[in-house]
Amino acid sequence: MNKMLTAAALVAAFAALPAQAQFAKAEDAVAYRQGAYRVLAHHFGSLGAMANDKAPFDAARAAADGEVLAALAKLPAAGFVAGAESKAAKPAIWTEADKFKQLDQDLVSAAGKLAEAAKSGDLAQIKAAFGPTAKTCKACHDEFRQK
Ligand code: ASC
Repeated sequence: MNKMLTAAALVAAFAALPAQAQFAKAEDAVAYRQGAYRVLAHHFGSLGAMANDKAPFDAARAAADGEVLAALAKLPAAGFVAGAESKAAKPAIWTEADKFKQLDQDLVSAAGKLAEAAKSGDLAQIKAAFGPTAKTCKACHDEFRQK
């Protein structure tokens, strides 16, 4: 019972995280979103290696990668608070916020589908869901990330 309560509390806390992200300083918001993107990219890369036959398929690892990816995809948006500019973030993120939010939502949606595919244990499904997710990364980078 205790264990179940703990798990339920953790899930509730995780689900609430994005909305609750608060930052004392703009640089904390930058570090938060960059950290989320970095860890997300690690797990996306792991799935990509399997999807592209560059690493042996490990169904358990793929499922875990998908779960982390889908959860982390929901986080960075909260880090783009007003005044939290960075070298990589184009000002258009704030001046074209609706467009940015749409591309962010596209990532969240695609990552959710990739996670579902990864949970299936079927590499063919992962292959099918990987490309569309990568496209959402690229679409946002093309528009809103500067080198
Ligand atoms: C990655 C990664 C990205 C995306 C992007 C997809 O693995 O780190 O930023 O894929 O290259 O187009």
